[in-house]
Amino acid sequence: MPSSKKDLSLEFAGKKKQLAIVRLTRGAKRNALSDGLVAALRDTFQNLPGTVRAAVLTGDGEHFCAGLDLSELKERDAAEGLHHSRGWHVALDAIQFGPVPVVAALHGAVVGGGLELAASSHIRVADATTFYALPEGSRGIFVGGGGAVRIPKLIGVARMTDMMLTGRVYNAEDGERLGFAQYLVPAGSAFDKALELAERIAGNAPLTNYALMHALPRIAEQPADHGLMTEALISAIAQAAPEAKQRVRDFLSGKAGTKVKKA
Ligand code: 1HE
Repeated sequence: MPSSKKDLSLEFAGKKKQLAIVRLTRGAKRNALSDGLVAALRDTFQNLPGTVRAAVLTGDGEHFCAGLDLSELKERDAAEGLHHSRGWHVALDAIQFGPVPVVAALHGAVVGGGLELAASSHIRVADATTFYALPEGSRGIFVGGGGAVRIPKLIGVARMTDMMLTGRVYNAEDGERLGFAQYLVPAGSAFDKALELAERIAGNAPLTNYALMHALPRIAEQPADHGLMTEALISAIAQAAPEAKQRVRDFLSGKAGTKVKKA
């Protein structure tokens, strides 16, 4: 599927252009995810320049994302539906298991495939206008963008089942309490907060960020004794990196300025 470049923009910010800002620019259609836009997400996250250390994912207009572009759903048969869903999996895996942590800045509707997209990021910052829903149930369809795997990890199977069976909508406050978002901020400030967090993340040792993105979710799925072994291996690799040694030396000599402060 060729990517629809006009529906997505990529900009860079921060020192040495370490931050990528990926923006859905299809506000007139509430950033509904057409096949071309899903392909653009895939291509963008698969090809981030090596200078990038963290990314922010945001959407133009009143809403983060209205989910699947329903106008493209009408004519698909079962085989096409299967390949369509697998295409989303590749694109959203490129976000979750890509080169850098992704902070999603949420506002307005985060619904259907928009929630699946948000769930593929590593940190979600929601402003007070955010609401979450899975209208697939009322459209006679099912999640197909990895939501069945990722959303229960955020809010549990029971809540997701309820959302799809009853059309329940969660507001921003409840969403933060339940685990959709890790941060709740005033209306209009999600992007700024996401950028601030991305800057902080970009300052981490790359291997620590890599371990958090690629090892932690897999460790959490492993039986405990396998998980402990994987943890030992990745922690051994991370602590052996010259950057880790330098950071520990800086702390011990009082130079780091990274003492933990009371929240
Ligand atoms: C769309 C879509 C869309 C808006 N596909 N065109 N997702 C849904 O079921 C959610 C459907 N959308 C909505 O419920 C509402 O649009 C919103 C609550 C998100 C926003 O409401 P509002 O009043 O701001 O906008 P609107 O007037 O409804 O929509 C503006 C335009 O965007 C309008 O087109 P226009 O040509 O008449 O201006 C809408 O048709 C269009 N639009 N949402 C196509 N989703 C991998 S499987 C994932 C499965 C799913 O995601 S299912 C859930 C799909």
